[in-house]
Amino acid sequence: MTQYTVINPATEQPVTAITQKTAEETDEAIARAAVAQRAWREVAPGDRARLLRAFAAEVDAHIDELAALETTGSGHPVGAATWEAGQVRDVLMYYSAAPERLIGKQIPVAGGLDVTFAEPLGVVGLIVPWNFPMPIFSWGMAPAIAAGNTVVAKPAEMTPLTAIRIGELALAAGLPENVLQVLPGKGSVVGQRLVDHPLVRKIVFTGSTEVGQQIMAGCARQVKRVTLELGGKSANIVFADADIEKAAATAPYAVFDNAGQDCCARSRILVQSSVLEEFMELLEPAVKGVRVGDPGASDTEMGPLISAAHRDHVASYVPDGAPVAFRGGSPDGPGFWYPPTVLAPVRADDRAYTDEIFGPVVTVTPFTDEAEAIELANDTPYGLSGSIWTSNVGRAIRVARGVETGNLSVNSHSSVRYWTPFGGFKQSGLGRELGPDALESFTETKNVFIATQD
Ligand code: TAP
Repeated sequence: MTQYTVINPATEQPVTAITQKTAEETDEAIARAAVAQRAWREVAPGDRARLLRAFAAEVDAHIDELAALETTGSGHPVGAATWEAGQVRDVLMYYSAAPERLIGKQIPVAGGLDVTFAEPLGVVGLIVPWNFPMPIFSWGMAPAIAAGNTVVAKPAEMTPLTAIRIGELALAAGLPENVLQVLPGKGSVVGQRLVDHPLVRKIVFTGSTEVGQQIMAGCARQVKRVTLELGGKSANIVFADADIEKAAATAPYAVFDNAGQDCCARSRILVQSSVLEEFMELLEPAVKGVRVGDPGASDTEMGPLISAAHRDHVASYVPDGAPVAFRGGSPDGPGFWYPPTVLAPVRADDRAYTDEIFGPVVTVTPFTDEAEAIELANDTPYGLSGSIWTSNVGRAIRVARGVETGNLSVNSHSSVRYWTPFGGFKQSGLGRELGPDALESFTETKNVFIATQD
């Protein structure tokens, strides 16, 4: 029996020890999920909807508890963690409307009737990263269950606590046993088994591009369905005609949210040369004003990094002699702290410019015109997110169409809305999550012809 000790990233103190599931236990859970799915798909759509609403209500009644768990187990500021728990409730509510709307088509044919059905896939394996343990868990889990599948979920090894608790809340809400199972454990054991097991019909994976490539190759062996939500290196493009004050004031929150451990982090700020100086003057107080500290305090905006190893990785992008323009503060003493850091100027071949750092480090690069801005934004294997700041509507639309990325915001740094589609271009992923069409990727279309002629 292997145990994993969850560490509080803000104090470096152990929180609790979690027993890791083995490959054999994963097989058993998958077998139970397959049996449960046969009954779950037969539950009347209205009853599936009611159970999902009850699940949402159960989460709602435990928002503070879930937020406190995420603060202790993952170091998320409590304000952010409360919002994240609320998102689980909202995603469940949104998809609770779906079971009654799994509508097929009636297609005109000669000599009969042709109808389509949206059939559930079976068992869905959900593999979740450590950076947003609650929202990302809900994005795959809620639509999968709503569509009549059962789910076996593997949280990240470092951050299993909230997913385990949400699994308990599902049972308390009345969801039948084994419709949702949460299996803490290693990616190489539990995650790999989900990929390899023939009864798992789809993998929803969120994580690094490197592991995503392995997952895709593994799924290919069984032609298993897969959704991949992978890395990013998104641009925050600021044109000279923008509201520069607002662009600079919000830029830190576009990249330092969750201490930069955010796939949508706008970690490359591109600024039109004519306003670069003004932008940097405004950015400095905004960066220094980010409140970094005790995640348990309600006014904290940025907490620690997830682990000592990850902090070393982030720090490697800021070696001695790096072009640090300015930095924010961070606490001394225990905790995996790293200060918000702005690098400028940075060469386009510097690894701080090309790699997904996944920490509070941002680069600033000037551009001269619209064409160069688009070229720089696209000069990356990733394409997940991004922002465009301009007062020219035509430019906003031209640049939005030109940037090869899945989720853009204009004059805003917001990224994910659960009621709109979310996912990446290029090596940032495959498929889309969320939004009104999400159930299409958790069902197969079945076409049935019924002859009406004697
Ligand atoms: P990964 O190291 O890729 O891990 C993600 C998950 O995969 C973890 O649960 C991990 O388990 C598991 N895993 C590892 N190896 C596996 C294998 N061989 N087979 C099956 N599962 C395996 O990513 P991470 O470091 O947790 O997360 C950071 C990355 O996720 C960043 O690149 C970030 O951009 C990306 N991300 C993307 C998005 C979207 S929506 N595009 C959102 C959040 C994060 P262990 O915990 O045991 O390693």
